[in-house]
Amino acid sequence: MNGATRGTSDPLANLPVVTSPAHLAHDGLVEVLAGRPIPCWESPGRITAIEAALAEAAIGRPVDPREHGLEPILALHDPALVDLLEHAWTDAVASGDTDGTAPLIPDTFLVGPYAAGGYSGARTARPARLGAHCLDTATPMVAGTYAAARVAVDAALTAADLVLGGAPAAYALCRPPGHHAARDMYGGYCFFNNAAVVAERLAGGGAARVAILDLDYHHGNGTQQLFWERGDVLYVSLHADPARAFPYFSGQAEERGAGAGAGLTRNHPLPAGTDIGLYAAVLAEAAEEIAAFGPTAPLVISLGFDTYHGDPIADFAIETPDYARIGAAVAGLGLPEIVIQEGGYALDAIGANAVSFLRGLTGTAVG
Ligand code: SP5
Ligand code: ZN
Repeated sequence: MNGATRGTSDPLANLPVVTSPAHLAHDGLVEVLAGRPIPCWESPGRITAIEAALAEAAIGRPVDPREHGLEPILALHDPALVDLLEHAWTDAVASGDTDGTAPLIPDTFLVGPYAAGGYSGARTARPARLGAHCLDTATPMVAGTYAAARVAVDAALTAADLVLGGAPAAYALCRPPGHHAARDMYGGYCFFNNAAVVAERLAGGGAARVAILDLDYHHGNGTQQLFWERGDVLYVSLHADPARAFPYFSGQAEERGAGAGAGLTRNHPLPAGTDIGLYAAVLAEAAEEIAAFGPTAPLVISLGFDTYHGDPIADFAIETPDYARIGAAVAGLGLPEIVIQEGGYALDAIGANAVSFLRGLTGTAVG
């Protein structure tokens, strides 16, 4: 679908961009990476940089997220995870586990072999229980985290509403991101799986086949897990080979789903230094997989800009103009698009990268 067939004279200016300042209060202060406490890469400045670049380029129509309540979250996530995220901070403040300035990061993890030996974690106080539901030491929780995570889901669902209502595309400009969040586990900077909640909503709303295309640099372990045995949801991901990159424990090509979902997980692990030549070729394969599946709903896109060559925690070689080509390739599928922001940590380029992608997506790229 290109700009001319989208039935509007200015698809870029009219593109709904769903944003809210609620994310500003999820400012995690510190993450522990490679044994060192460092400022969080996943920062409010990521979204404000994109907002500024879109405003400067006169792209998008800002839309407030609409509240959708807990039901769409509980359709996928374990109530124990929701309860934990809602109450862990206030419990920790009440019990003195945090002085109210240090973020909550688990220090004791429930790993698989431990769980097999008489696990009694369900009776443990919520702050201690963090380690039963968290996969890493890089996903701090603070006072504003739960509200921000809820609003991120609402932003994604609002973008979905707009596309279902006839918009050719909508962009949920949200954080925290979502694709590492699994049924009962958070981590990888993610708390609720925004894209998965949208896909579930489309499927629950009667769509026979829903496709998710994950373009973040990292494998979306949470999204893969949530739809692993589902025959109605295709998960296709391009990402860094987990042999060298987070989340390490998932994302190999031989992981292809099970049961009714057998063959409906498609992982495309990529080498360090992946440039637009290789990326576009593999994206074309991914597009064929999606077309063969025959989605009957809008395409759900987990969009990360951590594939950028200058990203501080990644190693691909995608350049700013390349995102227009990626956006155009996605648009070539001819499906309406629900675009949901995931990662991307190069603050000096993330805005330009978003502008480039959206120009390609809407068929308004120059050159
Ligand atoms: C949503 C998202 O993009 N989450 C990513 C979480 C990644 N966290 C751990 C990254 C480990 C990075 N190792 C950096 C090596 C830098 N040379
Ligand atoms: Zn990522």
